[in-house]
Amino acid sequence: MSGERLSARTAPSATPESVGIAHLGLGAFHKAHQAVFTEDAMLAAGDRRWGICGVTQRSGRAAALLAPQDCRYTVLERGPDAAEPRVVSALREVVDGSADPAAVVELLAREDIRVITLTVTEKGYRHDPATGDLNLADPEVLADLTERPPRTVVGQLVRGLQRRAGTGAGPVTVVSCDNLPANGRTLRRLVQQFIDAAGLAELAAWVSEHVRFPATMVDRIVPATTADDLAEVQTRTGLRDEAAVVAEPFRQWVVEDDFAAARPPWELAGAVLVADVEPWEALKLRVLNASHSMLAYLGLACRHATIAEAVAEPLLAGACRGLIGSEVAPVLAAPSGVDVRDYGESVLARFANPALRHTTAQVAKDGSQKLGPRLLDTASEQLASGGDPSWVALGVAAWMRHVATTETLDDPLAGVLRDALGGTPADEASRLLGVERIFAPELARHPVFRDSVTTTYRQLAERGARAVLAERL
Ligand code: CS2
Repeated sequence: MSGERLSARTAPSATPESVGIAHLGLGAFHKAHQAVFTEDAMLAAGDRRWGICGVTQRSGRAAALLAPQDCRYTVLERGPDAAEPRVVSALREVVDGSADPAAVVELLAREDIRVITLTVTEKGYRHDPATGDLNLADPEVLADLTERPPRTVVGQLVRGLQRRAGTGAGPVTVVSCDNLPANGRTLRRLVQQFIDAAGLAELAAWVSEHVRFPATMVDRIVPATTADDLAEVQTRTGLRDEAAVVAEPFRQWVVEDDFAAARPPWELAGAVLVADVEPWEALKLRVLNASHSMLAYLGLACRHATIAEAVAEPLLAGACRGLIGSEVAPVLAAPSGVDVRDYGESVLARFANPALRHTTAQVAKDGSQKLGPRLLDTASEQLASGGDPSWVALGVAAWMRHVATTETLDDPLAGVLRDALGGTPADEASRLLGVERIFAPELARHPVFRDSVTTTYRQLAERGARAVLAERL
């Protein structure tokens, strides 16, 4: 692409005066979610001290694209009928954590950093979804327990906090913005487990006193940016922007009001601060993300390239409604005043937005990390109350078919999953259910669930997803 590039010169909005937030995981989601809330909060308060320093974790690409643009980028908001570009300038600095991991530790220990936010995806926590424990057999975690500059997220946090404790940089709040149940408590526990494994008893006491880990529910659909998106941004704005992102108009942020130090006034930008976020997180994970995963796996089986195409097929939307109405709603402790089925309908309407082009392949990624919070928790609660979670079983079986039929599976447990394949469909289902890092043994052994998953897996293999759905609905 040629043409003038977006930068501080071409974008009128002011750069934040200083940095107050360090963000780990500078991807599209952060750029279209927390950065936008932070920018709006700064604008509403007339206080531009909450600039963000973003850290890229796995490659320096995002940092390299943002640097020549003075960290500015466009968010192209795509509604079903109209698209609206806006330039965001909340980001003030970028650090390439892949090239310079020591710089991440230094950043987290800076006195001006009062809040550390994270969007590192489920697998970035390097924990076992079934137990919530840090994976101490992970070679990168083991390496971070030595004195090298840390490369895992939990290692970076612990070493950063250790440096903070040493330099007296003061209290800080760590805000997980990933799709994990009880994400604050989960991260707090992983940090503690790393501290224990590293034998840092004094640090444990310092963290208890000076650090908070509030839970959050974050929501905005932000598909991976494509070359077509960048071209459209240029057409609409007249400026070349290599770091643009595309998002739906909707955005929501529910944050537990538990901070160790100052924070941006995010409530001025529409975030909701509450005492207990867990009902909101459970609602979103078990309705929105669960339906997303169902549509991804069933959609791929039915050759739908995007979530919008998948949800437009009545059989697939019907599967989501079956899951939400018959299995999630009866057991979910939803936030007061929220009707789970109505919420489900609003989610399906968002998925139907044809302008987003969110691919089924993208949502299908990392299934081993997503099944637990999205589907299996509902299954366990249904079984405990004597139910038969057959829609969850369909989602799990559809994921298994995806594992069995995808040549290059994009999943941190791809090797383990591939080893479980072979033999009859019943053998495969049984071996996949035996992967204890995904399925807790009590669930995998439960006769109702086991039978339902195994039967559905065989039916999907023999008759295909459409025939199975047509029979159920
Ligand atoms: C999606 C989420 O990729 C996925 O697994 O389910 O990224 C989803 O788009 C967001 O959580 C929406 O807030």
